Amino acid sequence: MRSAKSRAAALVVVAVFIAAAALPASAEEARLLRHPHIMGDKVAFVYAGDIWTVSAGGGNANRVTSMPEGLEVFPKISPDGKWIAFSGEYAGTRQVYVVPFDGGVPKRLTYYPDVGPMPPRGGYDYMVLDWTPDGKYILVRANRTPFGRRVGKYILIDPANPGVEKELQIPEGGPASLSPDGKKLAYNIKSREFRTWKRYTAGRAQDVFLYDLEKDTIEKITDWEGTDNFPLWVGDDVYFASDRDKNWKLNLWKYNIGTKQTEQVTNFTEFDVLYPSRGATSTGTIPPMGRLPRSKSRSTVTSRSPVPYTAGSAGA
Ligand SMILES: [Ca+2]
Repeated sequence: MRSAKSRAAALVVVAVFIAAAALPASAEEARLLRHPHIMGDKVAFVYAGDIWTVSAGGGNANRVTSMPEGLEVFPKISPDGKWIAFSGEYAGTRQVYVVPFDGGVPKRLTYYPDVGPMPPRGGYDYMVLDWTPDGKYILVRANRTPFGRRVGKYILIDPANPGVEKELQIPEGGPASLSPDGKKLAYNIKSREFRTWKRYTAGRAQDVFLYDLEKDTIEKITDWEGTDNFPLWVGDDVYFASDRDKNWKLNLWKYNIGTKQTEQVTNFTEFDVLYPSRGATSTGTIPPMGRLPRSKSRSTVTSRSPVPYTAGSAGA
């Protein structure tokens, strides 16, 4: 089995391929990759406003979306690896779509109007966060609160029934991730991930909370004065990005549900970890200059095993 280091090297090779296709020949590699998601051996990411896919082991990258309208963002691969849910702007409004991983015609899943264009610090409406562990629903943050265009609530979308939504009871939130049994949510109450403020410790510094969707209880699991965001629930651990190390750089940390202990996972010293994502067996991060390393595999995570779809249950 290849080491994490060699996998990262392979993905840099992928970046070189993209550079050849999209950038001047003098460019060494494509950077500025955004919103990576890994599911098993499949990776989806955003480059130049489109969604691309590639094998986690490297190889050619394929552009999945080619519509001229707007930006496609937040690709999330279904647990069975067959579909990519994402946020697109095809109909004069941002909505959630699903497209086959290998390419095809996107299928629209939401119809409630978005909030319209926002400045970069306002982020995006319809932020696709995750699929439920059983692969039946897509977790999305939609900006539908009565008290702010940049504040969102969580909805579950059924890809087999476009327009049908289930709203979670949590009043507002930012990045979030469901527990393996789907009964709890690790989330940020505050959303500040589109702001570029570094070493920030004032009122919009984020913390990670666990919300029990059955008992309506909440537990705070971080107490660092700075940023703790992008929680990712993997097995008995909740990974998150935090700038709590001595360099004040956002790195991946993980909190163990059982021991309540927190430990550092990545040690980047130059650039922040932004938009980390959870896969079936690993946690992918987007990191230094848009390369795509991934942290160590977790073969013990069985509750995230792929759930087979029947034909036509999503997309197509
Ligand atoms: Ca904090």
